[in-house]
Amino acid sequence: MELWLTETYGPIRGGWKAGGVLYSKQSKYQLVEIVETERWGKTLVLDGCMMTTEKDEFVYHEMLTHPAMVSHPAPKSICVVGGGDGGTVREVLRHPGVERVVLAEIDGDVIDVCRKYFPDHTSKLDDPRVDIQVGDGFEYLKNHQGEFDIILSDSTDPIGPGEVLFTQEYFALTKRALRDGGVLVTQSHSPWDPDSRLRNIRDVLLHNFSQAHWYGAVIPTYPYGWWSFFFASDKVHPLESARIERMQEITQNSKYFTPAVHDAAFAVPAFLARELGVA
Ligand code: SPD
Repeated sequence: MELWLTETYGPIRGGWKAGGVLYSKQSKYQLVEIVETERWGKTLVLDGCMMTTEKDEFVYHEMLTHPAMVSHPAPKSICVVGGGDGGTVREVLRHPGVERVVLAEIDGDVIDVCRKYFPDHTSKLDDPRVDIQVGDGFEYLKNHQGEFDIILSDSTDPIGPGEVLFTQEYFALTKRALRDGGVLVTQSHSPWDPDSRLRNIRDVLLHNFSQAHWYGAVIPTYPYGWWSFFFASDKVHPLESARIERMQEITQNSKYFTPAVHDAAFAVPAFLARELGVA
């Protein structure tokens, strides 16, 4: 009998041929599963939603991380909110000037299970610059003001438990936790989502930051295959501030990110520009 991993996301459903469920446990927060798939290798599934896979994870993690890291003038202190699989921390530490990375992940079980099943994702979690804080990222930021050059919000989607990480209150906290001229990047959702919150996310970001730039990337294992992010800052502009030498340096070891990909990612298709109110 064939086994399929499926994810239902509003009015669509994706399916991936699977080899078996390697791990399944209800943590304090969510159902944590590791499923072996034929095309994408091992996948981390939280409450039925695919979070990361062995084979396409590089797109999401590189694109969440590098646009901000190559645009900020000197990123030294970084906070990753969520991201317990470790992929974002791994990408942050490709930048040699980084002195400190806080990983604020609410679910310690996610970190433990990923250490076992995703050794490449988690390869930098024991780096001495990494400070793992198992707890609510929202609460963590409340108690840490003016500490970070960049905050990367590597959350679940803006439905259910992850919803709080897309609110006005959360974005105000990120602003306070950043140093002057800092950058916040948050994952958002697919522009094809019929219940799009992209306009709302942009508006809320603009209550806190003078700029909020949408950008996109193609991620085959996320719903609709086309995913998106926002880059928010008062002083750093992703196209005007990006350093070509730093982009070229990262490109030596990247699988997706290049200087041309960086520029192209910020191009907003016409229908979306109208939806976001930037046309
Ligand atoms: N629809 C899935 C979006 C998941 C975004 N976060 C993934 C965490 C990977 N580090």
